[in-house]
Amino acid sequence: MKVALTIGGSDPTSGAGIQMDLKVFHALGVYGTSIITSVTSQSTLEFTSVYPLPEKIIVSQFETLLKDIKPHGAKTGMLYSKYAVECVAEYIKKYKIKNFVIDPVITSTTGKKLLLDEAQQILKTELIPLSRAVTANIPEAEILTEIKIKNIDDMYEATEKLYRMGTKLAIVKGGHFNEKVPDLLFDGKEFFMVEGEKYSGEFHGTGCAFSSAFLSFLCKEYKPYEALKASKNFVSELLRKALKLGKGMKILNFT
Ligand code: PXL
Repeated sequence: MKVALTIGGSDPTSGAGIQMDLKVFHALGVYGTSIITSVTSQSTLEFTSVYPLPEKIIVSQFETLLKDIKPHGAKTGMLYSKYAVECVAEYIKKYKIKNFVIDPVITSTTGKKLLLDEAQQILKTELIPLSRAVTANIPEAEILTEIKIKNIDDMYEATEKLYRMGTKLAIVKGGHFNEKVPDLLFDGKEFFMVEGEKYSGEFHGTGCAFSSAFLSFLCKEYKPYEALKASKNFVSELLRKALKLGKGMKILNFT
């Protein structure tokens, strides 16, 4: 069985963060392990606090887990601190994890900071060059590439610039962008685009679900474009069945 590791924050709603990632791995037949970087307090209505775990606790999780179970791939979500980013870089290198996917989580849907400013630069310079893929949404791609994305040409330019930052597969997801929600992939040679259906409403955890699905398909040795299409279809299905469990944002649903 393939094993995928998620490194990120806890979300009590289970709609995003490591809880969501583990559900996606399970649904796609991959065994999920997890390392927690921070504990958040949130509901579908509000995001009230972030507690970053101390560095030694993050290191201890890596040390203990990876000595025993080496994953076929890993992904990051909410890292929050600079030391969490540095720690991930160290262990990805130490264990030579090739299928390493970065979901560059910077702010929550509700606007809460999920990556400190001081951690952003090191994510760009130290972590992105170690990655097989970066899966950025439009606001994240704008921050990372410093390109304002107003049209499809800007999206191409930003995807290529993201690739030049050192990843092997740059993905910019157009969910925040236009009606056809185009997702764009650049592998250094070719661009691939997949379009999808736009679902109305405010959703929680779409980025987490997409990046976990993409990692699962890479672990299962799908070609990048096939993994992109499969991930897009998988997330569309979760969106189609989304539930209004609380009073706020809808939560993606697997059943
Ligand atoms: O969707 C990004 C994300 C990742 N991880 C955690 C989150 C969120 C968004 O709210 O809370 C823990």
